[in-house]
Amino acid sequence: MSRLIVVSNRTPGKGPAAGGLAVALRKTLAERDGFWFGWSGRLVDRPDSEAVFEDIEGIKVGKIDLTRDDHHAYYAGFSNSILWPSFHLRLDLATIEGHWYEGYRRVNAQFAQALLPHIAPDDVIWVHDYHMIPLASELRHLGINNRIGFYLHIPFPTVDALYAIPHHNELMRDLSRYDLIGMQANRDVSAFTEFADHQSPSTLSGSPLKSVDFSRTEVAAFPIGSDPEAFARLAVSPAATKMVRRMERALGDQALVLGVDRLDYSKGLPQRVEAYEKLLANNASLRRQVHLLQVAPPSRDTIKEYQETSDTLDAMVGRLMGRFAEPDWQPVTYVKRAYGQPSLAGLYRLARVGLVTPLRDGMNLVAHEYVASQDPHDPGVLVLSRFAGAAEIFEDALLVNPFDTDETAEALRLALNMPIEERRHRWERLMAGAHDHSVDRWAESYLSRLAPTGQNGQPAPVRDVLYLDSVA
Ligand code: ADQ
Repeated sequence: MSRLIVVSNRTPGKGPAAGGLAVALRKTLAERDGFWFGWSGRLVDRPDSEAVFEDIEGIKVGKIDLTRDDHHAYYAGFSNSILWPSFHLRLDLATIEGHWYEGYRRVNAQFAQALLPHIAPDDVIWVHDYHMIPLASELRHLGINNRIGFYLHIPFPTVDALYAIPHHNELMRDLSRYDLIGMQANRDVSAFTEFADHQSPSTLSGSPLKSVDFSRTEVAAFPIGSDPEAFARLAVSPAATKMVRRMERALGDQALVLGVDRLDYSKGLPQRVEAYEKLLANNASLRRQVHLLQVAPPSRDTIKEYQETSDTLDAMVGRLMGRFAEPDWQPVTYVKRAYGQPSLAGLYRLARVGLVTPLRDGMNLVAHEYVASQDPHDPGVLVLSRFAGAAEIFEDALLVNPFDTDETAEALRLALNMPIEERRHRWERLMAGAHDHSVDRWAESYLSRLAPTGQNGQPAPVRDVLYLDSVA
């Protein structure tokens, strides 16, 4: 079997905090041999051109350092102030500073140069996420003809949002240098196909650009998931049970509504608090009967828009408290720190409602983890945004438009009042969906498309592969 090289901005660290993706890819790397490659987390004046390799809990990891300026332009700049907001259709929050593109390209070229000496002829290279779109172009430029795949963890934008991104045509050309592009959901494949089918000139220079040729690139949806068995086990582990007991003592008879997110404007947190406020305003009988716990550790907090979201949320939670709290009752607890998976699993299991309402999300693994952690005899209800990739998998959730806070408030009311039979019935189907889309299956299905192996572990000829029509 050919070796696998996984490339992503960050590499997995030591310790139990590793997420599902790291665990699944670790497993795949252990089976296939190969290594993980990414940024070391270090900023230096003059990075070494050679990557440093080390063994991290049984897998080989290669890392490079970056300069402070390049990292700023590549990470906080082009990746997270232009691509992230645009791909999430938040052009109002994008900071269009075209010069960041040079740093973004430089870092991708640096990755390619450092990776080059470690690539064997039949290695399969799997590149992850929007930070690394140009990597295949850079590798091809250096003469690499290996199979290279790309997986986009975030949604693919609509055509107009794409056109608002500086250098979008180069980025699309970069994508055409991959053999396989994996997306989270069918809606993303449709958005991509729409661009590929209806490309138009993108500059004011007067000379129409040549269309990008996607005829050698396969594009398909490979929805990511969690490890549902592991979460189901974790949810009854001693550490989770300790968290459940602690919370039960604090909650008494109140039903727990739980939100777990990174503090990011794509997660719809202000809208969620507003919906909860409406629930309490419209249903006086629920006061003292329900409690919202929102766990949201800050992320990317050097970026202005993230600080503003944090400030907005602080103000909204304060307003909610001022409006409804009593000396002996608080409607909400807002915790700005991350919890380990066992504690999260305990919280998921205890929560009567899992409130997952991003304005737009590639998948949303919290929805998968919530489902997997439920007690089969007394499961909670998932209230889920229809704009999360997870909505294509979890049709038995209560699907809401997160911008419509009346609708979300009503879904919360229904969830809190849902009879046990309906809760069980819905949960069984949700759990079947979580199993069908486990992270292990995701990695297997992606890699069997990127690098099909025949009998005896030999690479099989690629066949039955659907390519987009050539548009060149
Ligand atoms: P994220 O936007 O980071 O990831 P998400 O899928 O919701 O989002 O969560 C990823 C992981 O972070 C989950 O395993 C979750 O348990 C953990 N996590 C989230 N909030 C936490 C908290 N408060 N404390 C501790 N852990 C927390 C991107 C895309 C998503 C896509 C994933 C994977 O934006 O759409 O699902 O990649 O492809």
